[in-house]
Amino acid sequence: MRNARIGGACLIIGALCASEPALAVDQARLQRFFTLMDADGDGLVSRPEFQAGKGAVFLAIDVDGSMTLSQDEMRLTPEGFKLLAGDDGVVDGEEFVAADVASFDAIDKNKDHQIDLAELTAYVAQYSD
Ligand SMILES: [Ca+2]
Ligand SMILES: [Ca+2]
Ligand SMILES: [Ca+2]
Repeated sequence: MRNARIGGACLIIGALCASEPALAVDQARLQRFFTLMDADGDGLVSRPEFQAGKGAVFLAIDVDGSMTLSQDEMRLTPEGFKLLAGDDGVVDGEEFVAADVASFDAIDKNKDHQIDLAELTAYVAQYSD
């Protein structure tokens, strides 16, 4: 009898868990960055939009206005963050713009010279904890 009741509770918890997003990526946050970069609002980020948008994304990530990004702000894995940040343990604007993590070609999986939200999400998911 006891087991049956526990089983019922697990089912309810399971249903709650299933309503959580499958990806660890914060979709709302990504959508916000994507919108920041998509200057003409066509739902795709072109190479010039991407280059111009990096600064805006940097500022958007830098929640505390320190002009550097911490691991907490970037929500990267420790390994992914260390690659970006280098020895000083923070990512400055120059590092962010130069970084592979913000490379247009790496994100543009289907090589149509446009980044869509799905491509950005898939790319960020590799680095998110
Ligand atoms: Ca666009
Ligand atoms: Ca650094
Ligand atoms: Ca593409």
